[in-house]
Amino acid sequence: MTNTRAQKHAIIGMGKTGISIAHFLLRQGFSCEAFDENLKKPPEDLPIPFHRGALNSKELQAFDRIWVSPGIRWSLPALQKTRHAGIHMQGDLSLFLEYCHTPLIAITGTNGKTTATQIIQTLLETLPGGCDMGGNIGTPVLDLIRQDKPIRHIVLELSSFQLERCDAIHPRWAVMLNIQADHADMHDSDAAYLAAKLRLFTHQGMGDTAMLPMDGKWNDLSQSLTTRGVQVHRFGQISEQDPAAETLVAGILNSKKRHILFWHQDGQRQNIHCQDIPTRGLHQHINLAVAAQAAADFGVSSYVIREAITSFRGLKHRLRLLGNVAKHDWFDDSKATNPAAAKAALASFDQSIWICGGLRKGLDLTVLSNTIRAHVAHAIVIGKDKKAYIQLLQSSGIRYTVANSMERAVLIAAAHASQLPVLLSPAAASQDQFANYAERGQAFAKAINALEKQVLKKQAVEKQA
Ligand code: UMA
Repeated sequence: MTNTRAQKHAIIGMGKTGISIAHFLLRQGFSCEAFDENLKKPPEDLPIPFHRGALNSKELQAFDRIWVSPGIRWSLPALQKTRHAGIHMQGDLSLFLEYCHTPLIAITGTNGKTTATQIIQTLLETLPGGCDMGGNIGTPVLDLIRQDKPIRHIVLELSSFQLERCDAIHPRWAVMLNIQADHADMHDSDAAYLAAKLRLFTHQGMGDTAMLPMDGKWNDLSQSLTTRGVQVHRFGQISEQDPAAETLVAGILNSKKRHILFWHQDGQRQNIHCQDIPTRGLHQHINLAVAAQAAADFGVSSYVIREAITSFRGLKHRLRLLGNVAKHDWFDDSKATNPAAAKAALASFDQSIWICGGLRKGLDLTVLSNTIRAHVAHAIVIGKDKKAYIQLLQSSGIRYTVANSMERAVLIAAAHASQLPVLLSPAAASQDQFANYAERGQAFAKAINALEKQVLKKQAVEKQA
């Protein structure tokens, strides 16, 4: 028998995930060493050897098990070479699965994962035994392994990066919310991105549930999962009159006059009028319908689900109304880090003033052309990859202004002659100017606060005069 205690572990990338892996391995009595290409010293003064600089396969091949953080490109030559040499290399999710025996609810997709995960956790938390959540949402999965109080349910938000470095994921309940272009800078192709996401379903079988979008491109997967005994549900947005509406388990029903969010429970269709839901945007309502179905499948009462959906205002930085200042409503959708997310947000307004730009991540922006022609009155471009956004706006015939800071972008929007809503939905990553999308959203809110102060000051002066 192998003496696993004697195995040498390496951790690559010492951000949140790396730190969590190190603490976990040390708690379990394993020795480990840390690698990071950028940090100058080990974070949190972890008492483990620390290697800084470019990764080197020869050095890595001295280890038995290597754990790679999600933000490090899986196809890096040094990692590939090490894998080809037969060294065991995975992500923290695989290590988590070796120790976790709780049924898992897993959410993947390009957009809407965090909202769905958060709502499902909130709803399942009302059941005896509670519910934890982790993964891409921010809590590394190994932090969920608790000896003191075993938890009844765990809901995981899983990114393509986390799935591509995990061979063993087997969720009891799994959903693919959608697939849109994203992370072209990290995956070798769109096909590789999709393949990573599909790993979620590889080990599902009898007794498991898979939720898939209604579009035909998922039919083959649906068929093969059904053959393996998986209960497959489909969800989406459909006309009330369409006979296919009967085949959907959850989603949005459209009629000329109204939209209805629905899911199935207690042998009946449960309905909520979308106008009674404080969260904005049909794309967000679909995710809420999926979350409602998950909660229903795990036994949360329809009353509790209804209360949650009709009171949930949406998560920060996801199409959140920040207020009315200088005669404009200001919406923070900083989380829209890819064109598909921005497209959905723009389509939820008749017309808006659009703040866009940042790091394009190699994504094709032309998918936005028709939407911006229909819904954008004026655009303000921020961030590093300005050229690509300007090109999109020029070719779509949209007037635009370039702003060198968020403060400037807000002032330009405020000065627009209309009273149209202003939407920060960048269709770009934020790391050119900010630590992350949350910091970008905070900078937007701060600039709006400063604007409000100016407006109030001006009003006070005018009153005195
Ligand atoms: N590093 C290298 N070489 C590289 C890249 C990074 O050495 O080529 C080092 C950096 O110097 C840094 C560390 O790796 O010290 C960072 O590791 P990481 O990027 O994996 O970041 P973590 O802090 O571990 O956060 C990760 C997820 N980050 C990414 O997937 C990029 C977090 O998702 C997740 O919340 C966290 O694990 C806990 O599970 C963030 C994210 O942006 C929110 N996710 C993407 C998204 O939502 O679009 C997928």
